[in-house]
Amino acid sequence: MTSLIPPGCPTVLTEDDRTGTSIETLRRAFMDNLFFIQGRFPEVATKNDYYLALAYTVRDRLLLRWLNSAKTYRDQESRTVCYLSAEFLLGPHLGNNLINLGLYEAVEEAMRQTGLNLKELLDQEEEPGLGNGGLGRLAACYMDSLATLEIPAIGYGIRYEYGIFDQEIRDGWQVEITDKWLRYGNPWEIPRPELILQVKFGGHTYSYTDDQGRYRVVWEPHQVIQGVAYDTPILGYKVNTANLLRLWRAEAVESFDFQAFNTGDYYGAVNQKIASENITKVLYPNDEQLQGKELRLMQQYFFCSCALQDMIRLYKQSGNKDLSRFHEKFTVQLNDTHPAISVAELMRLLVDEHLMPWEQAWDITRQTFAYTNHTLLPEALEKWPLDLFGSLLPRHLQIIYEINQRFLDQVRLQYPGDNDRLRRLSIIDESGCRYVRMAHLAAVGSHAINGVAALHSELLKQTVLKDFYELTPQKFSNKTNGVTPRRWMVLSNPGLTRLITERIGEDWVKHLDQLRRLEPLAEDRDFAAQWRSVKHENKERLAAYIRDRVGVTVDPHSLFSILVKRIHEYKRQHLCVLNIITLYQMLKDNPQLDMVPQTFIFGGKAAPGYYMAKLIIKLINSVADVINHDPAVRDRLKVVFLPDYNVTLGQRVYPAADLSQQISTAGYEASGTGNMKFALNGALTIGTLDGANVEIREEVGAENFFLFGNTVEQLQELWRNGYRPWEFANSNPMLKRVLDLIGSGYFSHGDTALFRPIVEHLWQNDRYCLLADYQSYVDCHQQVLQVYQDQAQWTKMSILNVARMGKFSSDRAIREYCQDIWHVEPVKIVLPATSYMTP
Ligand code: GL2
Repeated sequence: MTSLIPPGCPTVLTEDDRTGTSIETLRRAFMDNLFFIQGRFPEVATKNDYYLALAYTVRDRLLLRWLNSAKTYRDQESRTVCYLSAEFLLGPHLGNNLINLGLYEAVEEAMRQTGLNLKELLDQEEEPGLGNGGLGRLAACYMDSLATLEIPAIGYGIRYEYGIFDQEIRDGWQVEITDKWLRYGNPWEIPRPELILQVKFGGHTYSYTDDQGRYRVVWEPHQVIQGVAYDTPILGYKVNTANLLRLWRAEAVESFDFQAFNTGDYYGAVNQKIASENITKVLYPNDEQLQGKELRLMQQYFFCSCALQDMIRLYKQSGNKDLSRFHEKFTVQLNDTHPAISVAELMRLLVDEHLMPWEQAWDITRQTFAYTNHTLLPEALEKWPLDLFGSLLPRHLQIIYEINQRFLDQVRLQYPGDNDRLRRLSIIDESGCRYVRMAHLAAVGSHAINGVAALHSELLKQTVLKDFYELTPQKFSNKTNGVTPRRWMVLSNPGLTRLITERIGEDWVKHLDQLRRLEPLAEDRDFAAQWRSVKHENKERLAAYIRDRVGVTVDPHSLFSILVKRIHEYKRQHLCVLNIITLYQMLKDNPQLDMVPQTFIFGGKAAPGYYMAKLIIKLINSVADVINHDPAVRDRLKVVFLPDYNVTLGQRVYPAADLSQQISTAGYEASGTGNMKFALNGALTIGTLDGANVEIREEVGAENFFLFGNTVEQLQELWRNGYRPWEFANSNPMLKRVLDLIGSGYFSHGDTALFRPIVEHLWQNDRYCLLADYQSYVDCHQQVLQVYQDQAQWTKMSILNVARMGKFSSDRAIREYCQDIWHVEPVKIVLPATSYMTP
């Protein structure tokens, strides 16, 4: 391989210096960056200057790997995975990159020698919150695993100027604050102002027959917008692979409409620029709820078009002339339906712009795409009103009609006369107002379809994609989600990482199954004591954070019971509140009751337009206010709502949990990934048979999992017979008392109206079956308290949980995608013997 050394600079260096990783090299590079990039000398440098100088130092080390990866992929024409996702919830880069480079200790020492504290610098980083929750975070974990497994991959998405809002709590209510994550610059990205692609919107189409007799369609757009690439290297763990995350920013083709400008309409001239840039301004903060806004469809098409054009550019760069082997070079995963428009866009590019016959283009398209479904919630299934769709993407609508017609013709052959089936399968929903169904477009245009946990994949086949399953069962598979142990253990829980590594070596970080070797230690009293003390230190740190941030004192000896995730009725944060009020009533009834001291910790954002979710946050804070200040409780019960739950806060929270609350209504949480992060960090789970909880319980053993609640089948039965929540309330004195207490204004300064929407919904409708699961949950929680009193038993269960979590590494998930769907192999990256890095 030719090295990336400019002529005249071939210094042969020692291993550490060659890659710029000796402490002395790091220290000098850091000071250079402070001087030459930040333009500061130490006496006046701020913490942020130091953070940036360090970030640039680390980035240089990434670039060495990244450029070599890019060059290798290009030289070898490597088959590449493209992960298309509207969200990448990366979390802070610096710590993670230090871990993956294997440089954490060296940099810590280099900073110490400079009189700085690495932890303080890490705290300076503003996390890129380019996602809502689990779906966006999964994309980030998968990028980490792809690089770690040395799989050539590109993540394509949107560079939102404002990510998920920052949450403040005022008077118990959520207040949304704009997330200005780019305020101080972003040292991890490299803008590519010369890599610009054009994206069309609106207008009309016309057709003609060209001089070779071919039918051609031309799209005359109303508007053209530019996509500019911003690249972020994604490094694997202790390998030389650094993959590419390429996010697109929208800008105007011309900054000014000069004609308008010349006629004196200065504001009009600037308008177009502003309108164009709006496309990538802000992330829609709705998690699993369709908003149906035009701008959202523009975002989706914008980044998909940029991504596909970029792939074609790369494909042609490697010398290929026609696009007939496009699907051999690229395999594209659609992360939910947000990028589903790609199916029509690739067809348009192949047929209209590259003059490929329809049948061949369709073949390539279907071999290129695979689709992951992430939710069964009906309100999350994307569909676009036909008018809106057609006015924005007139050519794509034609293409979708054509795809649909050919598809339905085939269905007709298989099911003659079954018009109902045709109606159900059609990409166009004609049942009322007409819509384009994005899940159907994704399903028809893909060669593989998967759900994200075993139960979810089964339900997918029985519900939203039932007809597609009957048509093409061979396309369907399950790929249970996973999380990266690098961020969610090594970086966030150094204490436990050290303890585990001391006993079983460090192999488990890349081969999480190796944690099995901890099993015999579950009986080792010395090990158990160390295990407990790591957990206790983590809890002390979280307690200190809670004191600083929320002003509530919590006892690290109490049981930390944690529920952090987006706020949604199906996730049932309010079921946890019902149990807390139950415990509170028990203490009020019997002040001498010997109850395990408990701290309930909540965190999570509500979609700004989701009133019930916001009211649930207010309820949690109101209940916390009363309980935390009631002397009768004598500190045996504390309730805390941590504001602004995000990746950074997750890293503090998971390692400090004793009990993980995974209490969604069975059948609603597609997988969940927080459940995995908690268990991996030694928390025991109280949970329903929902999403990946089912598989976690299978792995860790039923005896090490606190199970409660109705199963999917039992709930189906309940609804079939007519679910009457009021019967559960009327026949359960404690439940009734708890509901009445909330309704009475006890937690709302006598205001009986405030929480009425919650209480009334539970009595009358209770879509998510809280009342049906209440008693089982309360009983199960009492079991938890009993086991917690036996610390030896609890610790043993905790160790066994961790030992058996190997399956839930995102490395396992990515290996499955590689084998079953992508058919892609690792490519080793070797760094050249000489380097730019001067000692
Ligand atoms: C979600 C699911 O709700 C969640 O259960 C799953 O773990 C993730 C990742 O597969 O996807 N679907 C979804 O739309 N969001 C999720 O978190 N936002």
